[in-house]
Amino acid sequence: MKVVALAGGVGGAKLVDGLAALLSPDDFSVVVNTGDDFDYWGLRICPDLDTVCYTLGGLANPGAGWGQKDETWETLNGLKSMGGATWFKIGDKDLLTHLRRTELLAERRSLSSVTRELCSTWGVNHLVFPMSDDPVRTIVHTAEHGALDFQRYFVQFAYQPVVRLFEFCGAEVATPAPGVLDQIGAADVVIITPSNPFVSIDPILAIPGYRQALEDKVVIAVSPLVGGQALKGPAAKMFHELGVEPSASAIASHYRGLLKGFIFDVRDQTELEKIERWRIIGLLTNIIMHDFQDRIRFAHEVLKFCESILIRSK
Ligand code: FO1
Repeated sequence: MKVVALAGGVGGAKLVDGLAALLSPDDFSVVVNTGDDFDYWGLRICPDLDTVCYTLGGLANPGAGWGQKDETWETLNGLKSMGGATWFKIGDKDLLTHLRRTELLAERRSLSSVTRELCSTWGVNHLVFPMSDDPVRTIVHTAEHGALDFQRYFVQFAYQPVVRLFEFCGAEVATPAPGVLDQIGAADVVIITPSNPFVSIDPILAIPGYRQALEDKVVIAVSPLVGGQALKGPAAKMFHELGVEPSASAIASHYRGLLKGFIFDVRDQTELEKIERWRIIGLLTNIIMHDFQDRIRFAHEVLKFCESILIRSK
């Protein structure tokens, strides 16, 4: 079975890690949100790409999920003592990634080509695509501070401002990264990982070409919410602020029209009937992944579910 995953940062990376352990590089590739990318310390930072790649390369910080394990903070502390910006925490090991990426981009290399090169230095064998080589920037329109760049909203303001609207600047003229649409075309299944629908998956879907490519595909999504709470980050808070009760069915409804299948937590069992009324096949299971064994166990279940949907849709 050939699979493509759409992913944001930490939540998506866990499932991607499990799937990569079960599927060969010929059968599995990942498309990652780059709407969170920004420039800081004069360097290009691509947080979600790095989170997915560090996770696949076994380099990720297991506590935070982002950044590298066994990190040191000499540069950050030094910059702090010189009055530099330190609201976004870049460790010394992580810094090497941003230095090398910025250097290669300055040589007019594309982000997808630079990502391939970085992946090969980290021993990541599966293909990891940025959603686009073109700049797309997520802007969060808030009640208190107006329009905020994503990282200022997320990290500097700790996602406290009340969200009114999301904007994906540049998406309308961006194109999918080279090779991505071929991967989707050849895939049996596309999996929307348990990432934030508003700021991780919607930026990908906002780029012309993706929705059309998914129309004829078996697409399944995994909920990032359990019992109306986000496993990590502000997804539930965002639903509230946009006037929607956060729930598994709210996620399924967000992707309605795209989905053949939806995987959500056993604790949300009461929502199955509603979801199946929309002709989406539901799978109830334990979706929480604490450790690597959980990632493998869950990825197995996801793939079995995909196979059953493929058989039913033949
Ligand atoms: N998230 C934080 O909450 N605080 C940070 O200081 C921070 C630094 C950071 C550095 C590199 C990196 O790749 C990610 C980093 N993140 C940090 C996570 C990141 O900003 C968000 O989790 C994603 O953009 C949302 O998916």
